[in-house]
Amino acid sequence: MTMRYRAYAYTTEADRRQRLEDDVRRGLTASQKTLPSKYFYDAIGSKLFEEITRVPEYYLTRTETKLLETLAPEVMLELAPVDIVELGAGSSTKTRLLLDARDGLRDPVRYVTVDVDEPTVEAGAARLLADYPFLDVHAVVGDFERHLEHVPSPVGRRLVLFLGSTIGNLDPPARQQLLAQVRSLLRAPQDRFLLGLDLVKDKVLLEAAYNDASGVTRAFNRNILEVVNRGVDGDFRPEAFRHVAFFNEAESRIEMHLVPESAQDVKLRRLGLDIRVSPEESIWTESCYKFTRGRAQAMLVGAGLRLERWHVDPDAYFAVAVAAPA
Ligand code: AVJ
Repeated sequence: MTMRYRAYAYTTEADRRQRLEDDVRRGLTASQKTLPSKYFYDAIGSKLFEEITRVPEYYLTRTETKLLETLAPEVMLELAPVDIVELGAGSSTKTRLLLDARDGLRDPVRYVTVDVDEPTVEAGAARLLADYPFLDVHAVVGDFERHLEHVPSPVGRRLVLFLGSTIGNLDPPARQQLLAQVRSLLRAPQDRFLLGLDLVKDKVLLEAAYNDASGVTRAFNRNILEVVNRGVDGDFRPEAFRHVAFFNEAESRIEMHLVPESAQDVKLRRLGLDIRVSPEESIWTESCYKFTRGRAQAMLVGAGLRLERWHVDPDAYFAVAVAAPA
């Protein structure tokens, strides 16, 4: 690739393997079994997630994309960022909507992408560089919860992007910690943060989005057991697990679980561990928190940020918040 692409890796294969082993051991020996949702995204899981974004029940991606299309001219021309930092960007498809709106402006822009999956980052970067000659790409290959300190100092007015309701995967302490780090990435009063949030709505609509009729979300959920099998030499039978997803109203989150049809012994050979799973006891694989404007505002304030604008689609399904340093 060209000189306009630089990648810095902050995790090694060995480090990632060790973390997976530790996470699986901790998660599957706890009284409520859990697996961290970041492990959904191997090559197959990433493909399945892309398929989810196209099922009719899953309104999130579609709605956010429309919002961003509408917002892009305002965001890009008013804020005129020359330093864009994106967390968990993957292939950077939504970033393009923003860059397209920079039409006319041809000042150099540096795009810093933070994502764990190097092949995805590299492929996304190659497409961006081909289409946007004014762009430089700096890839921080790492975990946005651990490696934000490696984001380089801004080269000018900065815009930080955290889209797709990815923040919804973090429980309240983890998201406060992340937002505090985002706050420290904003150095100048005119720097801004763009945050995509899924909103609290009718439970029927929420639950349908995570229980699509075509069964893609079920396949996505079960795939985490394939990732575990590969990672720790386990013998889970994913097809023997039911996909369960429901809205926990008190906690304002969708919970996804895997529930075995019958009791089973599972060997996790690399961990030297045998576990027993049973229908009375689920494996909790994901939380997807849903927000209200008030909640979002409070969480931003808690991190030293101020909610400047709140953009919502006509159905009030999804929000894109613009936040500034408080
Ligand atoms: C990647 C966190 C946005 O919460 O909707 C989709 C992941 N899980 N279907 C979400 C997901 C099941 C998704 N996020």
